[in-house]
Amino acid sequence: MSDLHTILKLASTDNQLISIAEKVYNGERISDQEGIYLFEHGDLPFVGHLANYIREKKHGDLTYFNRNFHIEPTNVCVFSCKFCSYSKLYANREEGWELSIDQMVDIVKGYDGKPVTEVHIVGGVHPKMNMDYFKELIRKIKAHRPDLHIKAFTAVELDYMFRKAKLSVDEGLKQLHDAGLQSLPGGGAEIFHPEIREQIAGDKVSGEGWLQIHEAAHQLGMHSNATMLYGHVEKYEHRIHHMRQLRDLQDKTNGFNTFIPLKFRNANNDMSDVKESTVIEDMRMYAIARIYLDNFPHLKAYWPMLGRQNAQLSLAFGVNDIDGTIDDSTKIYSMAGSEEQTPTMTTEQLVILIHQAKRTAVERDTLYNKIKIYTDTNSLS
Ligand code: V47
Ligand code: SF4
Repeated sequence: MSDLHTILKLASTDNQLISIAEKVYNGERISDQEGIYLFEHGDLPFVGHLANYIREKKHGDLTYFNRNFHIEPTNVCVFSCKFCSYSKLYANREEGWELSIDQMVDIVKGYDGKPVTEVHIVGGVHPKMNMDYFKELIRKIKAHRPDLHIKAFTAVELDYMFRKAKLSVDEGLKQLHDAGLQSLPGGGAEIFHPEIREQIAGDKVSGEGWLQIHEAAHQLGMHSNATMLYGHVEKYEHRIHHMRQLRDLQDKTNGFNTFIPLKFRNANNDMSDVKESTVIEDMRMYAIARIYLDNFPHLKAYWPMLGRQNAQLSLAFGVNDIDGTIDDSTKIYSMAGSEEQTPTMTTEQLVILIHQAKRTAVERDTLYNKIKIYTDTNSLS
């Protein structure tokens, strides 16, 4: 574990950095201004040591993954986010795909006898796929496989679904929860600040709307994740503003499991002229998120987007979770230019990747209960 002496050496004579390091070592929270200062002045070794100190204090060298699979009901979407390489506008829907309930249940049946613990269901916002459709889907999946945890629907999909059904957020969530929905994924958050949201995702749920849905889910006893799409036209202050909203909500509800920074990829979308962030900036992003979000238990690197080597590297910069053995062909990232064209990794590959980084691999369920600890690769089964 990094000691304060080393960190103070890295801070050199910068009094602000010294004060931030001392705060972190005393278990104190850093301010927004200090968060922005870290983005502007904290070099990689400094923020990396600090983030690693927090990561090891919280989790030692345990690094989590889960066995899950994704279902993408459709890539047809009524919205037109500028960064999206995946969706087909409703007007051009013949170019997209739309799965029927039976087709999706068949995907679930394809995992019969396999030790997956979670299905992650997200997709575009199709006006014909409404509350009734999704309630039936969830009920059928649960009836077929009651032990499978259903993590489904971004706040964007939910907001649209509830408004169409003329339901309040509380009522809509309650109905889906009763049907078998157990947690919400973190998508759709992008950047909450209206100045940026307006430019990149102006026609979907606002930042406040996203937060309201997650708060209501937490009140119902569901857990959720939070994402942030970074490395495009936002400034450091917008990243801190975003994380501030999340930190405040977490203080109130304690319902977030994990924060997932998502690196903007620029292929095949309306923001292809925007340069992608460097690996150094990606690692600084993880580290500063780990330092700033003191009340989030976990920080996840989503390897299909980041690439497996960078995901492995991130384990030294605050990350303690590298998502799952995504055993399918999730398309949103390969279409946006991720080098991971077929994002599948076997459990063995994931465990080796974690062990190569000198960490201990732990298979978890959605709520981070430990299923199996892999102390060495020989313990694979
Ligand atoms: O909200 C879309 C992002 C998100 C691009 O909760 C892009 O466990 C980068 O949220 N470049 C959806 N990112 C995916 C998501 C997610 C993924 C994995 C795990 C979890 C979880 C949630 O994908 C969208 C958007 O922010 N996205 N296009 C792009 N060009
Ligand atoms: Fe639709 Fe989501 Fe793509 Fe936006 S990011 S256009 S909401 S699929």
